[in-house]
Amino acid sequence: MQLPLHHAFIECQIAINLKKITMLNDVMKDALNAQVKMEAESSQVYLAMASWAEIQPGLEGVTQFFYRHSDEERMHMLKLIGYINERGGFAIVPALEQPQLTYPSLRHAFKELLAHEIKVSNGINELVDIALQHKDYATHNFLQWYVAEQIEEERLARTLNDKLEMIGDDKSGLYLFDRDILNVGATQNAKKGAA
Ligand code: OFO
Repeated sequence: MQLPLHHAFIECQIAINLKKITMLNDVMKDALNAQVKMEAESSQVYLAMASWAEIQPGLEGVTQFFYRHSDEERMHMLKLIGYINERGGFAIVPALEQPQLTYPSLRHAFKELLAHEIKVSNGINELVDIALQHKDYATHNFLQWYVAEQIEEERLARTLNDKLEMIGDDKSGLYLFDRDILNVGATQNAKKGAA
């Protein structure tokens, strides 16, 4: 009976030690956790935009667009949390500051959206850089999904900003913008799915 117990103890120790092995180095892990925070902030920023749009007259389409965008950012955050934990790290759920709650106009809100997406793209680029510096090819591979996602999201934000510039204060233009915004987003998502 002694021997099996001893074996069981050794196996248990091996299992504990294997669990302790972190496949992510600390620099990479901290950088990924910083990105978790950035994605969570994105979700909050777009949620606040959705709530602001919802109380403006006639912005039902824009409201849905921001709610969906907020959900997508949360999904991006969850994907990172899953990856960090799967690679032996510990994903930290961050504290968040209150985002901007109101906007002087729709144009201001969409300018902010673009600025925010550019900031996120820079964050992803830095992560890719860190992965390469540390020869962490698994994380480099994982991050390619985010690189592609940011290209699409920046493109969408620029397209919407261009349209709003063109429309200016024309009410019927704004009506069509609100009516069509979900289709613009859906076309981009369909392209993503097909890629
Ligand atoms: Fe997370 O994709 Fe935009 O920000």
